[in-house]
Amino acid sequence: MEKRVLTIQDASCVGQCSLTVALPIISACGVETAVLPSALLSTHTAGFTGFTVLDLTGEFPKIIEHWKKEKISFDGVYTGYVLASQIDYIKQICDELNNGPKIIDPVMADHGSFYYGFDEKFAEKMASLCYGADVILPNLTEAAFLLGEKCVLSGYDKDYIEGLINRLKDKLNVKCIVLTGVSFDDDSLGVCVYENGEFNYYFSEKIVRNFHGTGDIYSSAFVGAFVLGNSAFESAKIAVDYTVAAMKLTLDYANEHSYGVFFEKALPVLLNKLGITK
Ligand code: PXL
Repeated sequence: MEKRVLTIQDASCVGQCSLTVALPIISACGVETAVLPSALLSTHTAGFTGFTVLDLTGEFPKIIEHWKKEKISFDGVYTGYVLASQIDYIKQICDELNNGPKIIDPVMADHGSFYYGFDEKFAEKMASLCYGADVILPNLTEAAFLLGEKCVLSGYDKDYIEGLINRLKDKLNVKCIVLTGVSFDDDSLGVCVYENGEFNYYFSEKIVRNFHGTGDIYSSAFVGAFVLGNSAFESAKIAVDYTVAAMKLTLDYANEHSYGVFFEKALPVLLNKLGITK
């Protein structure tokens, strides 16, 4: 049966992140992608100044009512950058309109700090959205902030990573955790996936330049692969390989491109990994 996934995150008009990434990537996987935009921004908030923001929370109850009236439901819900005022509506959507996995990327922070507009109080609200999810995809910073802990970004070992995941699992009652941004040395970067009681790691080469939007690219590719029936670990590996290919292509095409990654040019890599094209 064909699948229809709902993704809830902002539309940053320019920025190669959130909806402008999720919609093309999940659609390219052959999965119908419905959208609920959380906000409309002129650009994303990292590296631009003077951006405009329109909060779309007021539309949420009207849209939910209409979907209920039309008996519209989804085979999965995937959320990214959302506002605190929307979390109760999103829980309602997950409870009443979703027949598939609840996949939460707790977008709020990276590299040890919150993004513009987010704080510890938001992290608590986000933890309540993560509660009972099928999959959450935090980076190391978000994982610590979901637990109300100080984040550790270097010098950690497997015990720290697996302890962090165990504490998340216990607090949030989630089935599967994909922890991104894990690195035990100077040359490799990857993920630790907790699924069915097991921890599995997958690494790729570390690309030294810091790109914006790679978390959204990663999560979108993960969702496409997962909804198509791959395991969380298999989906996580495919998403690592695709994201790294996109970063490399960006360096090859335009080393100075600063606000995002040319994920568009790497889509054939994703389709190939999924076995959609040879
Ligand atoms: O990539 C995460 C993200 C999504 N949307 C907006 C952002 C950010 C990160 O800064 O600013 C608007």
